[in-house]
Amino acid sequence: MEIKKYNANPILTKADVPFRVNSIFNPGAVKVGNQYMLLCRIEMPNGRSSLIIARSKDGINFKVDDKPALTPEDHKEFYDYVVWGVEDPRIQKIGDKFYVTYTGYSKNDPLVMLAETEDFNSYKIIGPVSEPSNKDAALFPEKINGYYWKMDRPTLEGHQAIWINKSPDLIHWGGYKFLYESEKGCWEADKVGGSTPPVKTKEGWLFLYHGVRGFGISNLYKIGAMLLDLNEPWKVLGKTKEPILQPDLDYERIGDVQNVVFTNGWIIEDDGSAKIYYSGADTNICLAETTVDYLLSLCK
Ligand code: BMA
Repeated sequence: MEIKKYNANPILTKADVPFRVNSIFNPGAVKVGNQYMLLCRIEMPNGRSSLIIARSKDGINFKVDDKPALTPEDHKEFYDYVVWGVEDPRIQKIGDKFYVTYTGYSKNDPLVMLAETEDFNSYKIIGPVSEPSNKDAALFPEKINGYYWKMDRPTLEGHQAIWINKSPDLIHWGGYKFLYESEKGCWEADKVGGSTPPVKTKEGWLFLYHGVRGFGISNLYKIGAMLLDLNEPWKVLGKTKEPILQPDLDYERIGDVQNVVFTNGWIIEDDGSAKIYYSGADTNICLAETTVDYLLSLCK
């Protein structure tokens, strides 16, 4: 199998949300038992985002909850860091708990927020786990060499790169290391960032990332895959030479931000198939299907 966009995309649009929103997009994804869950970003009519759950039995037909799961107002003591919205969640299961890393947006610039949940009904908001400007953070699913690990994407002086860091308790972070920045003059030349949370494979930690190139008045957002060493996760073992997903179709080209495919959630099934939930043009939610083995073969 190569990579197949589902033929009835998009699988969710704002018409599926039971109240008025501007858009639904960029979901984190998780399978709990037999239930597929997307933690979707909804941009409210005022232009600020909250997160809401959509549920499915088959990974394709989703029903959106009646009310949001996490809003800026839920953040109480951390409200100052999320006043302008909570965005782009990545879900990782570590032990018995689910951890959500997401962007908190405010006049303080974007930064990485962390929350934990056991059931997606109630959330404990741990708070910011980076300084600004930083986004696109994802946790690794298990400790490596005795530490929790996180990748994120700080904004450096005039450029952006993916970095990796570690923590004994998910709260105090350090050991910062550079992970990856694009070469110039290619599809990902202007910006990269982590996309889906890493999964463990026999060959290394596999994750999807996004690459951006500006052309004329538009940025083109495309998706690639990368493989990291299992014991030394700051070492890139391989990556796709070309994007695996790019905006081609009308629902990916036309919307609030044109020419964007963006993902922050995928589900790896027991048989090694992968459901990639991605958004077209920051406006909807779509599905693409592939396998871990195929992605690994592209990273060599
Ligand atoms: C990134 C994030 C995403 C968005 C993408 C394309 O910087 O803000 O939320 O999908 O840009 O606009």
